[in-house]
Amino acid sequence: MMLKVVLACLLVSVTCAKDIRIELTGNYYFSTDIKSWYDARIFCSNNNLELASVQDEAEASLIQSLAPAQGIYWTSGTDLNNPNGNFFWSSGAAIEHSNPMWAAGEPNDYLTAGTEVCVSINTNTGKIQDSLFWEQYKYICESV
Ligand SMILES: [Ca+2]
Ligand SMILES: [Ca+2]
Repeated sequence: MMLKVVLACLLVSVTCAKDIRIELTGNYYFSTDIKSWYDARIFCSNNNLELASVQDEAEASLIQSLAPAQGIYWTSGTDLNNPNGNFFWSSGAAIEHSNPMWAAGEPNDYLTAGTEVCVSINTNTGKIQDSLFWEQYKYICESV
């Protein structure tokens, strides 16, 4: 499906204003700039990608190994539109609180202010955390 869309865009590129060309590393695009979670999500979408969903520790390790620079990157994880603390990847998979990918003590905001609604990954550790959505971080887009 994705391939068909890409091929269609190659053939009729004038009709595909959203098909901004960016270079993938494996299935991922690692940004060098920083954006809020919302703006990062829009950027990925405009490139026919999604913010990355990190399905397990193996994928977290893969992301760590592929990242051209280590640091904090936005992922697709969020509890927006869900009860506070019920985090999901855009793939639809739940991120249970028992998930070993959470950094120690994370997620740590859902019981109080509830403003850390988006999930970032620290590629130094491979661990995830809930973060303030307006923070400006690098971000990872994934082809889906
Ligand atoms: Ca993924
Ligand atoms: Ca947090």
